Amino acid sequence: MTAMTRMTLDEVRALSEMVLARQGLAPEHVAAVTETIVAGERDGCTSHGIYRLLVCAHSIRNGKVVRDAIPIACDTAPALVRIDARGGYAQHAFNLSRPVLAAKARRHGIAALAITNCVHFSALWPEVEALASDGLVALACTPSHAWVAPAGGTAPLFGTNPIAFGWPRPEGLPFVFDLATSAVARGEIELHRREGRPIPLGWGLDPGGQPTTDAAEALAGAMLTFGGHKGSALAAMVELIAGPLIGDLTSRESLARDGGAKASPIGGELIIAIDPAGFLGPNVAEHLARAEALFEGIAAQGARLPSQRRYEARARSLIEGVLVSQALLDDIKALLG
Ligand code: NDP
Ligand code: PYC
Repeated sequence: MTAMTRMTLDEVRALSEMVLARQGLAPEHVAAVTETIVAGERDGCTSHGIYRLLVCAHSIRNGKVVRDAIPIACDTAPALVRIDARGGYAQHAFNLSRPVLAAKARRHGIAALAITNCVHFSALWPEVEALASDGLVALACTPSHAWVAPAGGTAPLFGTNPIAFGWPRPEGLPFVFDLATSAVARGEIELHRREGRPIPLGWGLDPGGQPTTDAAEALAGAMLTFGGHKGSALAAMVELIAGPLIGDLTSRESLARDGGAKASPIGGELIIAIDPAGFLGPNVAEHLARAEALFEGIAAQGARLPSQRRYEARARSLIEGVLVSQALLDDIKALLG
């Protein structure tokens, strides 16, 4: 059995800050990246929690991250904002441009933010949850590296290309989903490989194009989309709208730019924010209340809302802290040596 260690969230935060600072990352990036890593661990999203410190250190040490990048925002149109992350992590660029995106969405009813030229390794729910907490409907997506075969194919072409959605609720936390368009996030397969666990059939193909339950083989071969041709179409959409549409890389181009370094993907992210008042005027509350009936209908069948597990994990972690694999912790602490 994997040995586990309990950590408080403050300890997770301190470890992340120390590791990232030791890699020479500028303080504003350390803070922004740490927030998403702590949020991942806190919410039981371990594929995007402190495991990512290993990935960050590897990407930085391979010269794939501009450690002190100062993003530059450009007001391209009344309802658009583009921020050039200048080779740094996406998180700091998002934090800088979030108020502008929200203000433009309120002014025009809808607005879009393109983060370009960024290094992207994080989950997207922190961003859509933040916007939905501000009363906006939010949609975010980003390509990654070409790891996923299109439905009917066997060779990697798409990224794991997540799509995240946030919806504001009158009471409590927003309705949020955040899903890779691959059967599972690559980080989850990497964690299976680290722990020597088999993966379910349907997650990947070996390098010969055959279904496999071996995590290392799937990582070397091709991952599969979720829902066959439907996930494949959504993955293609993400490539297009968060790639060429915003003048940035597709997953295949990102992997080519990586040049075998196995660092985090580089490219862009598209975030769309909609102010419900744009369509509804003074009737927002009435219609958001109708949306609540939909959520009640889901729960009434004994089904759960996406993010319910995450929010429950959050509530637990805030009290009890989190359990972290000792082997993973040892590898992370070795980065401080
Ligand atoms: P999952 O398949 O675990 O979950 C996807 C979504 O479905 C979540 O919102 C989850 O909510 C919800 N969900 C899961 N099970 C149920 C259920 N039984 N009933 C209702 N809802 C359910 O996540 P993925 O492996 O697809 O992705 C994990 C993370 O990886 C994402 O946060 C994504 O952003 C990130 N990622 C980032 C990439 C990048 O390039 N930056 C690339 C790929 C992935 P809950 O969390 O509450 O379980
Ligand atoms: O888990 O698929 C993934 C992933 C790619 C980039 C960041 N996370």
